Amino acid sequence: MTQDEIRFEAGPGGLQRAVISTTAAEAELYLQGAHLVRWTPREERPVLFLSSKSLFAEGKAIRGGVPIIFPWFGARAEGLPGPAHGFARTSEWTVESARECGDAGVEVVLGLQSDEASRELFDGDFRLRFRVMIGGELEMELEVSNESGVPFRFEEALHTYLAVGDVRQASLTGLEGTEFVDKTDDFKRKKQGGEGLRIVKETDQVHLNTRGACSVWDPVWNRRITVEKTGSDSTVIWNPWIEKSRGMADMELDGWTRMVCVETANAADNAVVLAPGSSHKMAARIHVERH
Ligand code: TA6
Repeated sequence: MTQDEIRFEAGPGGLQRAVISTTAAEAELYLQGAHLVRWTPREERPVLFLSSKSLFAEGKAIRGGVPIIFPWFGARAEGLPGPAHGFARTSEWTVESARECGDAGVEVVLGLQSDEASRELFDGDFRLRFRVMIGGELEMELEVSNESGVPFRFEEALHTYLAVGDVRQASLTGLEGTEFVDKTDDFKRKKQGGEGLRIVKETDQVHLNTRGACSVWDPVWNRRITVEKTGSDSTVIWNPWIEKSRGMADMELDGWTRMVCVETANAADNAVVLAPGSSHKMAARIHVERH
C-alpha cells in the first residue's frame, strides 16, 4: 500500500481518522462511529454534506456524512433509556483491514463488538462490520452478526447526508407509490404520489417496504446522485428546513438548503429480527451522473 492511498491520523477533537486519496476519489473516515464524512470523486463537487458547525468530540455525533444508526432508529421506543439513533455512531470502532483494490479503489473494514456499555442499553451480543469501498462510486455495507444465544430485533440505517446546490429545486425519484410514516405529522401513514418528491417544508419520512433505488436530481449543480441498495426495506428522507435547523447548534444557518438525507435503512415495520449465530447485510452504492 503506497503512503498516498490511505493515512491514519488524529483529526479535529483528537478523533482518529483515515484520509484516503485514490486515482478516482478522495475520502475521510472517522473511527468514531465508522463515520464517513467526505467522499469526492475526481472532477466532482463533494457528494456528502458536512455541516461546518459539526462537533468533532469524543462521544458526540458528527453532523453530516454517513452516520451509522444501530440498534434503534430515532428516539428509543417505549421510553427506554439510550441516545437517539442508538450508540454505534458515537462508539469507537476498530480497523479490521485496509487495502487497495485496483480500479475499484481502496477498501476499509471497521468493526464494533458488543461490550459492557452496550449491554446496559441493548440486550444482545453482536458484532458489526462496516465495509466501505472508496472509488469512482461509493460502496458501503453494514453487516450485523448476532453473537448471543437468543434472537434480537434491531433497526439500522446508513443515514446519508447528500450535498445539493439548493434542496428547494431538487427532486427525488424512486419512491413513487410507497407507503410512508410522516414523522412531521404525528407519524401518520401516507402514500407517496406518482410524481417526484419535492422538498417544500420540513420533511421526515420513513418509506416502508421499498427496495428500489432513489435518485436526487440537482438542477443547480446539474447532476443526479443515485443511491442503490440491497438488504434494506426502508428509505428515509429528511430535511430539517428552517425552524428545526434553527434549533440545531451543530447546523449552520442555511445548511438545510444544501443537504437532503436519503437513508438506506431497516426501521419501524422493517426492523430486523436476527436469529442467534446469523448475520444480516445491508448495502448502499452511490454514484453520480453529470448532465
Ligand atoms: O433520519 C431522520 C431523523 O430521524 C430525523 O427525525 C432527525 O432527528 C434526524 O434523524 C437527525 O437526528 P439527530 O439525532 O442526528 O439530530
